[in-house]
Amino acid sequence: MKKTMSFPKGKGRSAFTIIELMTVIAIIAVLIGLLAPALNKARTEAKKQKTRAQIASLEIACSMFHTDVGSYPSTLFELGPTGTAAGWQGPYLEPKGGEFNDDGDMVWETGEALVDAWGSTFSYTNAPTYKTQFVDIYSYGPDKTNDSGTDDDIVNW
Ligand SMILES: [Ca+2]
Ligand SMILES: [Ca+2]
Repeated sequence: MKKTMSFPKGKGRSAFTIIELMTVIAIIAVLIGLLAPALNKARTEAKKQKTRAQIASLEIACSMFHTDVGSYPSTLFELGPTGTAAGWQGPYLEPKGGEFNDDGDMVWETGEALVDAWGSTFSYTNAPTYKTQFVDIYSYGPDKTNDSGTDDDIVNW
């Protein structure tokens, strides 16, 4: 009597456990699928913020250069540790360990190359189209393609 009343165990129970496990895995897969785009978006936004901060630093360095030299640098490299212009008192960007890193890129104080968060060099001109009386600086943005300051490019104007 006691034996027949016990809860059945064995095949049926273990099969149910596998279904539970598969359900949990499926739910996790769905959650990852839902979270991945949000994580990607957050990562891209962080890179945009970093690049905007870099552009702001470059603007400040250009202003400091102008205060000393009386004109804006013709290239961003003139903000580095060596300058020949009269009145030059740089570096206006503090490179670490020399002007260039192993890749030949000018580096920030932190030792990072003078490139945006996606590894592209900045577009710069002291003959500005947009920010007149100053300089035009922009990053190619997440697509790493020069869109002339449109599309996803991150600009200082
Ligand atoms: Ca672009
Ligand atoms: Ca584009």
